[in-house]
Amino acid sequence: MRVLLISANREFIPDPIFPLGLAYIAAATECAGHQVSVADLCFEHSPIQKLQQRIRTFDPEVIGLSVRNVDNAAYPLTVDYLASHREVIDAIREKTQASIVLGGSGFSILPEAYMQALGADYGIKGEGEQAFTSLLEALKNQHDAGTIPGVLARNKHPADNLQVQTPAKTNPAWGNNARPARQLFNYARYVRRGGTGNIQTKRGCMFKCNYCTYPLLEGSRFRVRDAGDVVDEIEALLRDYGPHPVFFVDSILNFPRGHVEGICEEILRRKLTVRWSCYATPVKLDRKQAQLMARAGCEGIELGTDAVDDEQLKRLGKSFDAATVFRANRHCLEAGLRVCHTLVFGGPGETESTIRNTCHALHTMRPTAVVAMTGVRVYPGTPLAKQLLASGQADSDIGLTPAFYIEPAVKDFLPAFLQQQARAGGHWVLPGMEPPLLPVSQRILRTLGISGPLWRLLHYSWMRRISRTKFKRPATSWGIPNPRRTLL
Ligand code: B12
Ligand code: SF4
Repeated sequence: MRVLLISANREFIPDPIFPLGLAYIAAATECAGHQVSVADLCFEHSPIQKLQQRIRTFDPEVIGLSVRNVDNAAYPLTVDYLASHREVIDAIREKTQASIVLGGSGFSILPEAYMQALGADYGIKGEGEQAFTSLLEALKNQHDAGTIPGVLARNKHPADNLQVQTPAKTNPAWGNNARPARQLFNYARYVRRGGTGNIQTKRGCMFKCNYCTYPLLEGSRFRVRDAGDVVDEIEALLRDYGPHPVFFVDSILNFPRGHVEGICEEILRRKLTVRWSCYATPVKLDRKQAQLMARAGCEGIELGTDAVDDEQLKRLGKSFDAATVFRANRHCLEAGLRVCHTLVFGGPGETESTIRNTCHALHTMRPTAVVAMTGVRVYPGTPLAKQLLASGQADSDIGLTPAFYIEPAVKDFLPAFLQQQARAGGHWVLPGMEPPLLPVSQRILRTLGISGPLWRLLHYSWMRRISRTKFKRPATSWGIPNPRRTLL
């Protein structure tokens, strides 16, 4: 079949991101014997015209649309991407009768609501390779597609009852030798403009942090690739596209123990020069691990710390305490790694005192950067959403309008206090309060050849000057804030 795969993501903040998930789908679709064309709208000046032109020349039978983000997950400057996805669907419908299939992490968070809102023919919740190729097979042979795991099919259900009939499945055999079809896209442009390439070394997360969607998206078991296979992919990337830094997109790279160690040892064994960064957990992050990561080219890690107060960590469902955060932070800094803590303020039970404890700890630890979210983005199906539903603090349609929880007791105190802390710290970013970096500054830095995660430069005063506008008034230059709601 002729299959057109579209990446509609045009978000440039914090960076334009290569559509890795869609590249995996493209590889699986080609491998299943279909003719694949891709339309990546990220850098297009007239994306809708370009898309319609491609539809005219390629005449697809099936169109897959990747919905990576549904919103920017930031409060109060929330940017909702629904309208831009709707524009893409309308443009497709204007030109072709081809079946439209939605997929991607954003879509998988809200599959029924998105199917409903966009009027697509099919949707795939979760991992896409197997489900999409099975769906294409069913469409080709005119079989019932509704029973394929993870598939939502409009033709089998009344429009008001779109549901996954057979639960989505993760592929236990996913891993070695699967390669995203980067060659079909302009990967090099993403590296130039985005500053990093992206690689996935495993899927899943076994932790149960109460707001987090990753276990829902990727499964709650780790499925890991062999270190040799990962490093083969890195070597091929550097050979094909020249030296560039890599970001490992795994939920957390340094868990389970042994995984990151294997990759680092393989990089060192092959004497490969590569700069890389990743998400990590403070759990079991000791001196040995930090030093090995640094020796193997790690230039920075983003620690999913969330809070540095024992009570609040417990309430967020984290699997570590404040002392573990301090230890991990120290080991990383001593090993020469740059450290960025990501924080989630305002979750259930948060008090002025827990906020002060966390902020005090952050100032004491002196990390390279701090990214602090105001309020918790509430996603359907997470333990937090269930808890809020059970207590009557949310209704059952936590859905299309981005919803955030801010503990009522700190609602008035939190925003101003965080701004004050950010001013005092200097190296803090408050994504919901103002753009993490002005788009123009980001573009200049990348054009000057500065690659890798930009947060690691926040300890330079020149970087702080260009990355912050005045704290007095939230800037909206990177998007007009859309409606969102708070759950109290
Ligand atoms: C790594 C990551 C980042 C890194 C990316 C670094 C890099 N160089 O790649 C950074 C930190 C920069 C980042 C930034 C952002 N991110 Co992010 N990110 C992730 C993360 C952890 C992994 C994404 C990834 O690459 N996965 C690996 C690929 C292979 O998986 P995948 O894309 O899901 O694709 C699979 C399926 O979805 C499906 N699929 C994908 N496309 C299609 C298409 C079709 C047709 C089909 C059938 C199936 C299908 O099949 C694929 C293979 O199985 C996800 C969470 C997660 N666990 O998924 C969040 C996630 C995607 N991010 C999210 C958000 C919100 C953002 C930001 C907007 C945050 C912000 N305000 O800055 C920005 C947006 C950046 C941008 N320009 O788009 C949200 C999106 C949900 C939402 N609220 O919209 C997620 C889901 C996290 C969450 N909160 O739950 N992110
Ligand atoms: S926050 Fe991190 S450690 Fe916790 S469940 Fe999500 S991905 Fe796993």
